[in-house]
Amino acid sequence: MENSVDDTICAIATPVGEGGIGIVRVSGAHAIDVAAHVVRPRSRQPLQQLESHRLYLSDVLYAESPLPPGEGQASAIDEALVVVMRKPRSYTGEDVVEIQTHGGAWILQATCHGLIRHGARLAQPGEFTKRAFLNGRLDLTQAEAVLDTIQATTSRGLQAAQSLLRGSLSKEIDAFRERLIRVLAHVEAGMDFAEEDITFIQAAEVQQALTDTQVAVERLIASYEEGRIIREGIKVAIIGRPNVGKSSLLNALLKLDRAIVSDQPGTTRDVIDESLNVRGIPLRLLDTAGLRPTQDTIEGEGIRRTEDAIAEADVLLLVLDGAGGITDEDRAVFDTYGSRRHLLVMNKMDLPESRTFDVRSFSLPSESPLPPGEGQGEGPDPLSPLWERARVRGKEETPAFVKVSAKTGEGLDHLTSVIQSVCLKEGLEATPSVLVTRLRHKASLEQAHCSIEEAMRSLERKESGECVALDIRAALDALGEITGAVSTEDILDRIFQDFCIGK
Ligand SMILES: Nc1nc2c(ncn2[C@@H]2O[C@H](COP(=O)(O)OP(=O)(O)OP(=O)(O)O)[C@@H](O)[C@H]2O)c(=O)[nH]1
Ligand SMILES: [Mg+2]
Repeated sequence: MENSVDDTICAIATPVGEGGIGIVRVSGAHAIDVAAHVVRPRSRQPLQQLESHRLYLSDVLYAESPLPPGEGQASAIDEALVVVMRKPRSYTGEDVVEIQTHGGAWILQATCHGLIRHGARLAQPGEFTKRAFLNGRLDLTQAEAVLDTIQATTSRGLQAAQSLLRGSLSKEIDAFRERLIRVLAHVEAGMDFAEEDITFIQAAEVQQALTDTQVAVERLIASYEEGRIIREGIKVAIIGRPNVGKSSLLNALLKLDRAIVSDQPGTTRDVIDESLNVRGIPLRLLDTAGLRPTQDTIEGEGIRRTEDAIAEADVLLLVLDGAGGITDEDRAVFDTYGSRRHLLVMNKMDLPESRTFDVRSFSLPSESPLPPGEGQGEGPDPLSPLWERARVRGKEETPAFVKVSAKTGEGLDHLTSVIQSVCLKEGLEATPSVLVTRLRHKASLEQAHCSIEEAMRSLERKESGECVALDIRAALDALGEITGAVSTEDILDRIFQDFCIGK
């Protein structure tokens, strides 16, 4: 049978496993009647007569209880606190019952089972939140913010999620749409009354309104790079030839003995993925297999996995052995990956040999010595983006080369702040309050940008008002997809499939 929005749905809302309490949620037109078969308030009042938004001590009944039956056929399997939340004052906007039992897997499953037996069906992932959207309790950006709130692992991530949940992005998008709707009205009025191209005065006004919107849309698109990092974290792949101390560096950053370290080259095979919270931003550290030519099939597979990790990283830490000097293997790594955003990390600076280490001997593909000075380095200097960035920001030079010791911990704080400064171009303090944190939002903004651009071009070419109107409508639709003012089943499915069952 097809799932319907009219069904009464239920699910365990708390994580699987043992817990002090566990919560089962029921939502829908028959939520209270269905739950009445499964919970019995100690006050003996029927569930239908309970006051909304108040907790009642109740028994949870289960027909197949292993315990001896009490009154009637079903016996109590646990005691619970039950709250009825009548529509529209509930999360979903429908009648909701929440049953708080002890957090044991069997109790929670039996409670759900009982509800299903009496007419509820198991909710799909995100279905409670989808109903909240369909009932106008949340718009789409806020629904996504619920997921971000659950998944936030740092204060900055939570801050961005909460700002989204409070509707900061929706407000901006709605303002853009209002402005475009006014423009559309102008354009359409021109079409209706003049029967020909819109007049010059109108065109200038329309052009100005479109330009203003375009600038604001561009500002939001530009915030995505930072927004994504705040939500998802910075993915850092630690790479280099074997034995330079990649795994040691991972362990030192985590302050945890996570990866195997040994003086045998080729120790790490699997990619090790761990997160670290640095000043409110998650750093996802990927320790990888040492890169070198190999005939060993297992090591070869490790290197293939390393390549996957490198492909998805935001920044590469290209680790060098300060005591061992630069070898052909280091150069090969640099030749292959030097064009990606990266930092050179000289490790083992605690060893006396590292004093003679000269990074300038690292011959770069462009043959330019390091560090490149102002106005220097004509050819394609692979490190230039970093230096460029430092200059643009007018800060002290951001070093593309960092000295550390995984053994003593020296230089590690500096390393993490350099990683952040190369990935967050505005710096943390300057982060704007409204951020685009999701690719979906950015893609729709870009689509709107394209349509507005088209509209402006049509206007310049003095094309018919109809052409301009068509593009403005396309921009309105693209913006509407962000908040859900315009939505299709397909968009909703894609958004809610990422949720867990019970949310
Ligand atoms: N003195 C000193 N030794 C270090 C430092 N970092 C790593 N080592 C040593 O270098 C050797 C290799 O360290 P690993 O961390 O296993 O190196 P790796 O790059 O992960 O090696 P593979 O996994 O084989 O690619 C070990 O003997 C470490 O103890 C450091 O900062 N100082
Ligand atoms: Mg290793």
